[in-house]
Amino acid sequence: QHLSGNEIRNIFLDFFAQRSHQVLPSASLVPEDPTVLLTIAGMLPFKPIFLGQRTPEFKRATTSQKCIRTNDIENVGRTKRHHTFFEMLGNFSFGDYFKEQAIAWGWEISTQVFGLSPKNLVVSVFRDDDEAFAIWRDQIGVPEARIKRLGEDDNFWASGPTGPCGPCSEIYYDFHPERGDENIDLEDDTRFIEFYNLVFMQYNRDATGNLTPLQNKNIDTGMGLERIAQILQKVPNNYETDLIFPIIQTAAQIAGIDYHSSDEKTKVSLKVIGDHVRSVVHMIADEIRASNVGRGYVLRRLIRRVVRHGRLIGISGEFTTQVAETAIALSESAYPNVRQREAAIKAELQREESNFLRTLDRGEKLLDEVINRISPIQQENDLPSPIREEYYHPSPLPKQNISGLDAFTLYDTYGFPLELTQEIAAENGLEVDVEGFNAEMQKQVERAKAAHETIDLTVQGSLDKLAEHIHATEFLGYSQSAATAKVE
Ligand code: ALA
Repeated sequence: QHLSGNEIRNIFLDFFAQRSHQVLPSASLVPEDPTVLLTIAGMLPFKPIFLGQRTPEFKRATTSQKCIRTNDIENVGRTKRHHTFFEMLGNFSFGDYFKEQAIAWGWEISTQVFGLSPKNLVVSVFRDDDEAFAIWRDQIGVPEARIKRLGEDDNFWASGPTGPCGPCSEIYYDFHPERGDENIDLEDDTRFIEFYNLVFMQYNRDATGNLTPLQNKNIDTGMGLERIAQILQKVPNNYETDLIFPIIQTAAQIAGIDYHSSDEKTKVSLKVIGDHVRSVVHMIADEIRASNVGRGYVLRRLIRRVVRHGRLIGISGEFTTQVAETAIALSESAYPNVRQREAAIKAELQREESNFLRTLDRGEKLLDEVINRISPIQQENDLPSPIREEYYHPSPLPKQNISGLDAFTLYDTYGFPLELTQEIAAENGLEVDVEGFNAEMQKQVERAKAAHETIDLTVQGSLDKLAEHIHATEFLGYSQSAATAKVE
């Protein structure tokens, strides 16, 4: 019997509790830190401690932190391991233990507690971190061939362009040790998955990129719960772990299909739904509401992607509250606030979904027309034609774009987030003229400003005008004119 996701979480926290770590609850997805929109890592709530701005109550802490990152959203469902929502298990030292102890415990919990065979483990260290290299080799006994030195992209971790950072060392699971130590390429995700990152948090980076040592040497770690669950539950990807799969099954059931016998495209849609539903449930539980700015826009965008992927697998009616129910049931033992906020979660989803569904059909039709208008030219040019090649020297294809105005109309009238239009465009080999889109957005902002000034001048007169305007406008979707959406 494999360990469940809930058991893995508890085992991790217990292991570090027994080693004098204070078990703290997950912080909200809405960070205190103003430099990020959402909580992106387990260390975020501790940033002021690392920076020496807050004195910790405990020298050691351990958490399971709910996190959201949207930088990999295109990969969600397409790879085995990318998510928007995920849980990060972490052990932290605030000026207490450092490299040696973090590595020793990292190895102990991986091998002794979770029972991973050392034959299946490979580690990486930062390029010139000879100290970490030596600890792995001499104290832990990892063969040199299985300790890889990597550069800044992989093995120097920072929570953002500025702030606390440091070299790190990562533990990877090797699904195919039989392929040999000579051929270790940690980028190869058919063979490796990185599941535990140990960060030696010892610098602060300022706006000019300079590193200065922090007051203390700290430890920040992150073990991806979904990833370790994939390994321990022996399933082919994170989505098929017990943390997510029941959501996928609920969606498949509503669509009247079976996950395992579905084609790849359908599986991707089911995985996107499985991932995004967890995000939206926890975001609304943490009091985020859908809107056109900031976090609210991230939420709206995620909900709309869920709805659209539902349609792609053949669901025609409303379904998000049903899949949300499964997500709530799955996580309520670890995060009781999802059940407490159940009514709010379902109401928000219901409203957003029905608003979007009202215009989705017409928006999709418009987009289809736009795509069909563009694509025939491309297909003609793409046709392998020996005659053409012999007699003509066709000039390179003009870049085929969906115009900024079309993308803006889809956004403003039909509620298609720009990224959704881009995604559908990409599925058809097209691009969206983003500059043109932004220009249209700017014009809209100016129009709104002008209208606003009128209202300021003569209140009654402009109210009449406003009423006229409302009747005259074919308003189909949500629209907040001065929408300046900034994501990530
Ligand atoms: N803060 C580190 C990470 O997010 C552990 O990978």
